[in-house]
Amino acid sequence: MTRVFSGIQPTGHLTLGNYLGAMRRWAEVDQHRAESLFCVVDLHALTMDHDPARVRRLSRQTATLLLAAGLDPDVCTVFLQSHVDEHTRLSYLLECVATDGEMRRMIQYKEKAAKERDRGGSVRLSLLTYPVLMAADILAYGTDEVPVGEDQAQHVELTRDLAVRFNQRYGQAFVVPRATIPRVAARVMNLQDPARKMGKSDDSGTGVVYLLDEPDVVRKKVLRAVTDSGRDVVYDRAERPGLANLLDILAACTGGNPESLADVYDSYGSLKRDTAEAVVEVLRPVQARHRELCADPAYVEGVLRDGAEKARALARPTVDTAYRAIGLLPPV
Ligand code: AQP
Repeated sequence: MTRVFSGIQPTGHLTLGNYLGAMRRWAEVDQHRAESLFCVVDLHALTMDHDPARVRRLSRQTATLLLAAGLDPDVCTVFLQSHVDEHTRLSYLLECVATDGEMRRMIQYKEKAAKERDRGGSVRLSLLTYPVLMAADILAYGTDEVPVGEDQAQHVELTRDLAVRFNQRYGQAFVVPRATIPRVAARVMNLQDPARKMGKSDDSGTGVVYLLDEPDVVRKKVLRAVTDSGRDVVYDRAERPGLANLLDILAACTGGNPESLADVYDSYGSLKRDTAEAVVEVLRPVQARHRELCADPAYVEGVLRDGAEKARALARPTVDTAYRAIGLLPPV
């Protein structure tokens, strides 16, 4: 059976981009057609300046939202990365096949390092090696497919390179995975700056729709979205990125196609109103289920405990094989 792995960082409140680009597909499609693991990658949240109490809070909230979005622990595995030591054990081995140049070419590293320097901070070594830990997350499980938004495609490509290199040098240890990118909403953009991805650690709250935003807040943010000059509604990502972003969001929420939706509207106002309502409707059941789960924290903890146990059992044989292959003696 195909094995699927994907992760989500507790670096901020989850956004509509996380949901449409990744989580919804995990819940509606992946968990039902494949043996799937979904991980709150909390170690990755330590790569930038962070507040420990906030990371703890967001890790719990992220796990709860994954379940609220429809991940079903009876058919998939949901767990926290830091609960399964195999991720960091394998990461070190992969650091021994990755190169410094490869790490420095990663777009996300360049962007996040620049942001950190602009703030006057220093760049953590773990930010540079983050893609190696992500490769370990994926390879530890013999993953075939990694469903991610477009922004993560480069990291999955690196994972493939590391797997192939390791296998060629030291013998077959890893399955070479591939990224699966959604057809719509692969890259939901910031409503205030459509040149930028809608990101959860983004500072500008008004351009980002959070999964737990109240309906009126969602409406306000969508109605205030930056559009482009021009009056006709056309789908053109390069020339009319703000409009295209709204059409992409509406298409993703209603199951339509952005080009055909553009033909339906003759004003920005009606497009924005319908998009706002579509987003509110998509978020409604997730928010309702989230409220129920918050009333039962023991259930969420139980899911994470069982999930970590299952994940450990799956990862250990692959990681042990890699340890032997690279030249390490088994413990005596
Ligand atoms: N705007 C987006 N559009 C489509 N997909 C997106 N994803 C994130 N933002 C968008 C997808 O969500 C999954 C989990 O993302 P992540 O937690 O690994 O973090 P990220 O890719 O770095 O996304 P964020 O939300 O922007 O976090 P920060 O701001 O901390 O960097 C991934 O599959 C991602 O592609």
